[in-house]
Amino acid sequence: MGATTLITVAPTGAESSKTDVPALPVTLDELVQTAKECEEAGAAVIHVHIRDDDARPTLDLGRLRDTVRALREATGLIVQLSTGGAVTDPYEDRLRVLEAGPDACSLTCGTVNFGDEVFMNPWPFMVELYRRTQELEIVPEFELFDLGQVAALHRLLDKHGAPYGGHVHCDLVMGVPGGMPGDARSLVAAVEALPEGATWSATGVGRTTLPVMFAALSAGGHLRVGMEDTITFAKGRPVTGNAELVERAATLSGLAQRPPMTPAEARAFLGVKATDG
Ligand code: KMH
Ligand code: ZN
Repeated sequence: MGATTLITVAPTGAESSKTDVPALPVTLDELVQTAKECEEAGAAVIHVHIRDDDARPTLDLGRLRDTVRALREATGLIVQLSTGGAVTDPYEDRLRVLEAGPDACSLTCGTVNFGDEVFMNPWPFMVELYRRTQELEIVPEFELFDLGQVAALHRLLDKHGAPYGGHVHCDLVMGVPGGMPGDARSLVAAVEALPEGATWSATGVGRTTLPVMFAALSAGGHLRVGMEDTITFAKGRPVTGNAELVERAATLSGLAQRPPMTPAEARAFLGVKATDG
């Protein structure tokens, strides 16, 4: 295959409310609809947070299982469940997410200030989560919010070996107030510190979306986009749906001569298990 770009969509997140952002997909039907549109637009991975009947973030296991099943039935996307959840979610619930049987999951490599809150990922929790991904044959994506978390990733791999699938793929989450800034020089510093052979995506939160996307493409990286990370398409213009963010990423990837990777290519690239269906 020629050079291609892995596009991950993170359609919902845990931070925006449906009242403030009516286009946010919060029901299973809305999520599946968005997933289909984003696959059509060029996404290969979906990073999933779900909501309850009141549109509040939840890690309910039954709902997570239904979500994994529905996404697999309706799309070929790689289903990556969030183990970060919301900042208020207990560790046990975050560990239990893996029992929903996703292809992949997020694994954040350290605690970080997160706006006015704290996103807690102490070392023992990271280790427990990592070991469970190895046992359950789920591919982790290492979420890196700052440079110290890159060092923690090295420590995790040194002490506990390679991830399931054998390939290390990271996502630089930039521009979170409390984490690394969303700019080109921070991106280059983080990329240079990654483990040998690791691949990476980047996402810029809020107004850092575009600078991070351009920097990632110019540095040979992959992209994550979606309403988890930005709800504004351009100054003063709210995002109307996740698909337009994926379309923009796909267009820019094409211009960079690295068109979107298909889900099948992404499965091989990330070392994700083949599904039955
Ligand atoms: N919602 C944030 C507290 C993840 O999905 O793993 C954490 C987050 C990272 O979104
Ligand atoms: Zn997330």
